[in-house]
Amino acid sequence: MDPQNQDVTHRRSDTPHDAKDAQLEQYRVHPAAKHLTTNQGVRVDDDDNSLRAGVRGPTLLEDFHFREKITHFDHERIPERVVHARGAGAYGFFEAYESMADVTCAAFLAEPGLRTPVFARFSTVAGSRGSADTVRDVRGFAVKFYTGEGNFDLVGNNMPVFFIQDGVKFPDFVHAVKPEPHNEIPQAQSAHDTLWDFVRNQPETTHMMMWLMSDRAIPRSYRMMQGFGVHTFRFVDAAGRGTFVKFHWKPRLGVHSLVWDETQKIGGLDPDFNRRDLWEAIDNGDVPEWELGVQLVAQDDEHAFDFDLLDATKLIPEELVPVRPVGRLVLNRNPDNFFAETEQVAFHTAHVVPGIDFTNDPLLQARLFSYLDTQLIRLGGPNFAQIPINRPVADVHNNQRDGHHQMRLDRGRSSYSKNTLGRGCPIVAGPDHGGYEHHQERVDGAKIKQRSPSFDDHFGQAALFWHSMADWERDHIVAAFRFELGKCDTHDIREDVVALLANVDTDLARRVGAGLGITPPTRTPAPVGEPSPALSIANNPGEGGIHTRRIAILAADGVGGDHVRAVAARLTEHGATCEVVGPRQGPLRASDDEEIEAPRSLLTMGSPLYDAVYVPGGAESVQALRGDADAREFLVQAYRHGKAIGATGEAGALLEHCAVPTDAPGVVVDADASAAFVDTFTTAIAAHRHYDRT
Ligand code: HDE
Repeated sequence: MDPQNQDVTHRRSDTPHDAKDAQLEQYRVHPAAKHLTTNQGVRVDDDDNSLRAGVRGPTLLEDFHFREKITHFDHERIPERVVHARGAGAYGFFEAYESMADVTCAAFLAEPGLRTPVFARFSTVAGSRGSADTVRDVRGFAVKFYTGEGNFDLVGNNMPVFFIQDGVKFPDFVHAVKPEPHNEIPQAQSAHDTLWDFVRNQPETTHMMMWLMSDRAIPRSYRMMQGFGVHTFRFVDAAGRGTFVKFHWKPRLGVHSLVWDETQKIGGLDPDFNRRDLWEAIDNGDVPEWELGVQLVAQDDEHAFDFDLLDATKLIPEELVPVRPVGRLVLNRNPDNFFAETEQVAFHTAHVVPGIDFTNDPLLQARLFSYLDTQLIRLGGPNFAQIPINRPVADVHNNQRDGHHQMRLDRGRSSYSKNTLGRGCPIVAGPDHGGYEHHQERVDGAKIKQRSPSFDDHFGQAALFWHSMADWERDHIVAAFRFELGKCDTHDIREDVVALLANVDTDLARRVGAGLGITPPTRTPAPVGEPSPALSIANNPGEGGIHTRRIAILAADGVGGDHVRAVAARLTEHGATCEVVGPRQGPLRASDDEEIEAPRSLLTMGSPLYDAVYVPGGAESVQALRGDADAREFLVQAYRHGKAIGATGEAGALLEHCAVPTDAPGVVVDADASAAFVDTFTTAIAAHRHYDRT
């Protein structure tokens, strides 16, 4: 074979977007009516009884089926991720809007309409695999692009900055936020002494702590959160010219969050709230979508900002450098097997393709080491790239051999380069043949363990964040600080953190301190500059309306069937999901003697699991709900959590009975289930939450 005749010249951008799915098909094992066998393919005669000496005798070692089954079971677990252990994933595609050849030679960004298969995994950071979804935490937002030029992993978060500036502090930060080592308490919580002890000693955390205390840390849905690459990366064009780039994911449905009290309750009602939401949305065909955007900074402008582009505790305000949309991400297929796909997927910041390169951000540099290292222990050796979820759709040829769980049957004698016996194969590819060429950057300086003074300002952008928030967002941030610090047992930790906040804003420190009985010291807070409206959730409502919102219809026997049917039909038309919740599951008798199915009961559901509540009329039904403590609690909580509440006919009186003000924002009451009622109710639901309630 002549290597010169191999297909090595094309740009390999033409991978069909379902190529990954086609590749996975060979691995899928479909359930079928077949005989049970051992792993050696021997048919098993009895799977209920082990082989024993006499019916009451000891089990015999020679029962190879029993031993193989138990042994395999004993080895079912692999180490969970040190961080981001709990997650949910889905497949889909990325579609480029236009050619980005002006800044990058990445082939998957080269042509408008080009689709690349992807797998995305969303996660919490601190909790272990079995922890609840709705805890206060950063969310991981990792996307693996199976491009024709190899895999590109964009391993980001739902917040644009990070806790620390240098990767050498990462183990310290993670030890501090994880359960405390002596008693392994608390699980998946930042509200404890060690985290806040770390914070008070590491002021660079301040900006990120503002994000963590904001509603960004309690997303309503993975489908409703932004994603960020965090670091400044580098695009490189075909001529080798570099451009700094920050990556942004913007959800079509907008950015929406839960309220804190609600997250606490969901943790018990449905600890899988976020992963269930993602799964069900995709299952129902309500495919989530994000837009990928980039902030571009010319290399000559590296020092044009009053912060350092290499400092991961800083963001570039969108008002300063706009986000250029480059494509869309659509997640449209759930995995077949959680362990094989979502658990075994191995992301790595160093999985880049030609056209995408790194910068000297010391946090990013540390990650370039960590992710490969962590896969070796988690996935048991160097062949993890051969696991189906991790396999590129691009061809893989190299001289790497052997190792645990080697799946390839590499043929031939020569597994070294350069060789002549193997006719020189595989051959290296120059840039003209799609070879990855590292961007050339001049670097000089003394070897030194020291931060650049340009990383010194720890409070300026924390203040920018605070001053860019809506009033209700600030209220939530203050409440979150009070909660978290209130859970710290050590008094001087609380004092020191309040003092730290005095560097950000006097009012913030005063308000947090007021809830803790602490008077902040006098400090000169960071100067108040221009706010960045893009940072506020209030300015990211999205295009969704009430699409995929979950609405509970509270009903009992005697409910006005016409009300239920009319309202549910209209809300469903707008893309919402309506679910009747009754005192018991099963059919309810409506006032017109028709049956209304209640798939859920007040026993298993609570209002925190819904976005809005509708109570239809029907005197008998309303009377029953009035006497039901769970039903009253349902309404009171929905009101307290700022949700839209609709009531028609006799149900208006039920709201009053529950002390839900019928003239409050987002509470819609009407005598009839009229079109006008549904329109007003729909608008109230679309607003997501009514934080302006007193
Ligand atoms: Fe990670 N991080 N990280 N991280 N990270 C991991 O890799 C690490 C950081 C992020 O869904 C680990 O495969 C270091 C920033 C996500 O599988 C580990 C540092 C950002 C995920 C690791 C950081 C992230 C991880 C654990 C500081 C946002 C989950 C298991 C230098 C931009 C990916 C694994 C998934 C996972 C190390 C900081 C995001 C241990 C050393 C900043 C989304 O390698």
